Amino acid sequence: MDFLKKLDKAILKNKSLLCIGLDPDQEKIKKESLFSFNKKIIDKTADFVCVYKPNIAFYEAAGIEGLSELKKTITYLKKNYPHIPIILDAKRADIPNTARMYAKAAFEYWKADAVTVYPHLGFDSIEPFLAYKDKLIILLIKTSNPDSGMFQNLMTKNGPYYLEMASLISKWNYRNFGIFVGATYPQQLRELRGIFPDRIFLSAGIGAQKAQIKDAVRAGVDKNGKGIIFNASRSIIYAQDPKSAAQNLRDEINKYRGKNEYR
Ligand code: OMP
Repeated sequence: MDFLKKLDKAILKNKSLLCIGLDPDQEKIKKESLFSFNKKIIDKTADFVCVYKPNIAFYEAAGIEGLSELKKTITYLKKNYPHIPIILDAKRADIPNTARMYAKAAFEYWKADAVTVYPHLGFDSIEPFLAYKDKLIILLIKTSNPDSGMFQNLMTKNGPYYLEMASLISKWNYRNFGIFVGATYPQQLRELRGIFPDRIFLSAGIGAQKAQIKDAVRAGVDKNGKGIIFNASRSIIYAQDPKSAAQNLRDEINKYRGKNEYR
């Protein structure tokens, strides 16, 4: 099914804008397999999320075995929770011929519903992803990390680089791209929502990176109190009680969504 339709249904069903990042760190989970750890998290939290987002780095770090754990995780989600879309957080960026292979891997091998990519190489590097019309291509415009401004905020003659990039991207005539903005930068989130009033946003930084939920939600939602997915990984997957942590975070986000028909 089309990502946007699937996401809308999942948001409605679970009354949730919460995405849980399946980022299991082998050192933290000791001898347990990545899949077995993920399965427990998924089974405890599936009623409170609208998306799951495995970050491929946590699987690649464990080599071929790690990748096989990612495959098992995706297969498990597709079989048991087919209504919940999966974002593969792969943060790709390369020349068109190589981007084609990254897109093929994300959608045809991993069978993700959406993927994260950096738009810095320009339109031709994103086009091979956009060709998968029922998938969402999430373009990282402003990242959540403390040094995110080091290059992204460099001034061009029209303003900071991330903003200039956003305004050029806003002219792309494709319905299947979304925008990433870090929740740690609510002002930029609001600014970019102004440029992309109707796009799906992905945001990360609440939880372990200490973004203020209230500020981020108010800045990021669209006019219907949705249109954005808030990811949390460590604060949920390593919580003593992941189920309550997910439910509480979902409810906390909902408190600030404003006018919407979904609560
Ligand atoms: P926690 O900080 O543990 O909640 O994890 C955040 C997740 O979101 C990780 O998988 C990050 O790689 C990802 N993320 C960011 O934290 N900052 C960004 O700017 C972009 C992402 C992302 O693309 O999801």
